[in-house]
Amino acid sequence: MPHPADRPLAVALIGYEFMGRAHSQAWRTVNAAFETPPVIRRVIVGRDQERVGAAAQRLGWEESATDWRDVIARDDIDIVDICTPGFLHAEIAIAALEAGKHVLCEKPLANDPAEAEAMVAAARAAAERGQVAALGFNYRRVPALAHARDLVAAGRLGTIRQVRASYLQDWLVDEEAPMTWRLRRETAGSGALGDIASHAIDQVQYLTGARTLAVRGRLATLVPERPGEDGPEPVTVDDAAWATLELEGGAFASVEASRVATGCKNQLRIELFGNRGALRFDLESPNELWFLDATAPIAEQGYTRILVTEPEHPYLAGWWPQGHVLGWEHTFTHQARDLLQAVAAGHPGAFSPAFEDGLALQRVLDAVIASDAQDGRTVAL
Ligand code: SOE
Repeated sequence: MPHPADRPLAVALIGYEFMGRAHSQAWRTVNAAFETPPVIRRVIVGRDQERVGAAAQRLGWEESATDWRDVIARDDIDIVDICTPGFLHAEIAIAALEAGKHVLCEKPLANDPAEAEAMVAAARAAAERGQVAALGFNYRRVPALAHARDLVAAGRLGTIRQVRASYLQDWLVDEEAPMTWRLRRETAGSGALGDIASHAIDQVQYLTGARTLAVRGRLATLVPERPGEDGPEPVTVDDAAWATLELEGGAFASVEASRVATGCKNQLRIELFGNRGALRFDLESPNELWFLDATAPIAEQGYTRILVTEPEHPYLAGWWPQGHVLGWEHTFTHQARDLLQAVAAGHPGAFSPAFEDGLALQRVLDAVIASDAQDGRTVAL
């Protein structure tokens, strides 16, 4: 059932660290930029009362709470936004959907396919009741990447034959960098693979519109031990991951991810090669998309820089007059907009990626792990 456009939607946010802050910013700005039902930042949830109380003040939430179960049982909450480490996603998302809430869950959907399958079953049942279950792959909402997808869909690249995607960071170069939940298998599931190769693989599939049919992969833990609270602790996830993907329709993609790539800050690069054109993007220059039209005379061909700052580009009309750049945080506002619009339309299928897409991606990640365990053999999906 459509949600009346003027009735506010109250949000409960679970988690207040990095992603919690990014999502808070999105809920704070979405009504100023876009036509959506009004949002109430009702409650932010975390385990430590003092710290979550301070986060509520700083990030602009009406209340704070320490028990997510109490919060999702409340009648005055419409949307549950999950920004916890991956191992908590399944339990919270399933409970929130069963309690009748719309859910936004950060990527990757879960830490393994079994959890992801249970989440998809809950999302399917909830969709019958008109609830949206949204997955937060925020880079789909970088305007330049959304524009790239439109160019591909309009046939400007022709048949895509090859894709290169890499996501390289350097925040773990220093072997004295301390342990975090992101470096333990039981909390994060995997390392660079689930954290950032997941974005690169999602982009490959999103931009080409093709599913992955088979995978070869390798994983490496390059710093096997890091300082923990009680002395050195083994790192139980990968620091870097490589994969080749065979895509539906015959294209091949190479994917590379690392958190120990010295000098690379948050470098998500994507190149698409088709028989009629090519595209290139780098998140370190997020407002630029490079396009080559291979139907032009050869002597005139070359990459053109499209500055994705115009009201004609995806999401830009909501912001500033033409020519003004956007950044990383805006992608989360765009995500909030699309979720609110799907809720307002009463159309759970209007938001993409859905939990089903998260499950499909989880299977690709799992295939990379399986291939690595078999010395890089091809694993079919
Ligand atoms: C940390 O590596 C991280 O924050 C990821 O978890 C995000 O998904 C990515 O956007 C930036 O890097």
